[in-house]
Amino acid sequence: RLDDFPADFLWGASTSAYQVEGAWDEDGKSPSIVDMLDHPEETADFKVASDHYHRFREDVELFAELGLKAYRFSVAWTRVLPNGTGEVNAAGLAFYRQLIDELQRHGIEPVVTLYHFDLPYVLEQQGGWSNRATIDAFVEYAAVLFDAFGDRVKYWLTINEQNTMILHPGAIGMPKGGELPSKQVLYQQSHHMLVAQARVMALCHQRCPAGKIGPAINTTSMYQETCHPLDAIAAHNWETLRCWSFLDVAVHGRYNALAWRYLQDRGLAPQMEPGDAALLLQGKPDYVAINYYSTATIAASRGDASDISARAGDQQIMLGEPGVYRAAENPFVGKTRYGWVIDPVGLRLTLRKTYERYHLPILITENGIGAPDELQADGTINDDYRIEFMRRHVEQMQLAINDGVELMGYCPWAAIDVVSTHQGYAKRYGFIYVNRGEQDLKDLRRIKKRSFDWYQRLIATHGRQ
Ligand code: BGP
Repeated sequence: RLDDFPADFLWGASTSAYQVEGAWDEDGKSPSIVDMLDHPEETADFKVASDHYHRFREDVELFAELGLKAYRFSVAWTRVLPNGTGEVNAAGLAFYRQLIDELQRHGIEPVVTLYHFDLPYVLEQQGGWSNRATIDAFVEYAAVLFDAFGDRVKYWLTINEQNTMILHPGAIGMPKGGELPSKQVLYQQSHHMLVAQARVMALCHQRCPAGKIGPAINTTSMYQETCHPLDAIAAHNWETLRCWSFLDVAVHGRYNALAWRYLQDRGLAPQMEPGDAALLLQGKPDYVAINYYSTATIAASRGDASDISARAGDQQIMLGEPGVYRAAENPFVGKTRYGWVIDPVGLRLTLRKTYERYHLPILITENGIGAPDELQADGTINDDYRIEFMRRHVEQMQLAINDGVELMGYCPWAAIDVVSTHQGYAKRYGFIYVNRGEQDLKDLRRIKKRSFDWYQRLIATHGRQ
């Protein structure tokens, strides 16, 4: 018999501010970098999104009906500090206060991400994360939130998927003009984010003694294509560079030796100011959050351009690096229509590896499957494939708990349909359908999908399937 899910397990669901809220320029909010991205005309942008800003009470009612114990959302920095720093926008803070009130009234634990891809555009114009001043700005912004909500919010997350922003910046979107920063610039930005994160974790412990805070990295496992020892090295290289190098700094306060060597050998090592090493050691997480979608299979590099391949159906992500690794196919796993590998067992493996490495409780802050859900003539949305996807992942979570992993909760993506990073509403993730098209907003009505009923039962029976 398998161990039960812990009594206080956080059965939850996730969103992010810019993908769900809309109201992109209302009540004093300034634009963020995602508002300024180059957006394909035929795809929904973030201006109205799911209109959660105006409908959050109705949404929270539905989350309560779903039975959520936790709701993971992000705060839009640009609502709270429209200038990036300085004057606090009372209306922006009021929105999150009301959202938290509403959640807590329904017994739902808020899990707050400080920063989910949406840097204030004013800060970007001053160099964004390349500018060291953004470290201070982030700390200032976090302090505003800790002071405002620190007595009520227990779970905080620092930066969502720093590794995606650094390794695959195009996955967030393309800036107008189509120029992405060079690797050297990106690793310098990454260093600033790491310092900012450490300072914010330390600040959280100072200002919110009951608070818990952690990083949220897109974490996965790499399989080696064959038992050739060089395939094993390649898989290890990429897993380290893609996942552990970011989490190691967050947890241990120093760079991973292999990753640092990689950066140095390529002239990509960031400039550290005197005092940075001490700053990195300053803040420690209380838990590790992981976003898990899929695994990858890796082979030894051929050392030439043939190493590089675009991920099927996902032009914005290039995989492979000469001398480091090349991506290979895995015949033992399925794929979504967007080419994302479906691998529930990979979740168990990733949880084990993460736990063994850090010995910290783990919160799954994203996991899910995107698809073009359609509203049927009879008013239902049949997303049985989503139920199947999640059922298999939940099964593996329970096996991981049985393996000894300290798993705090599961917050799949997404609580409700949100704008996908690239495919608008053609690629949906929610338990709750939002009745809108790409340009045609229709009535934005909320409709429960079949997965809603399934997740509701799962939570009610505490994970018994
Ligand atoms: C994660 C992001 C989310 C979300 C999700 C699904 O990487 O943290 O913000 O967008 O991926 O991605 P997509 O919308 O591209 O399908």
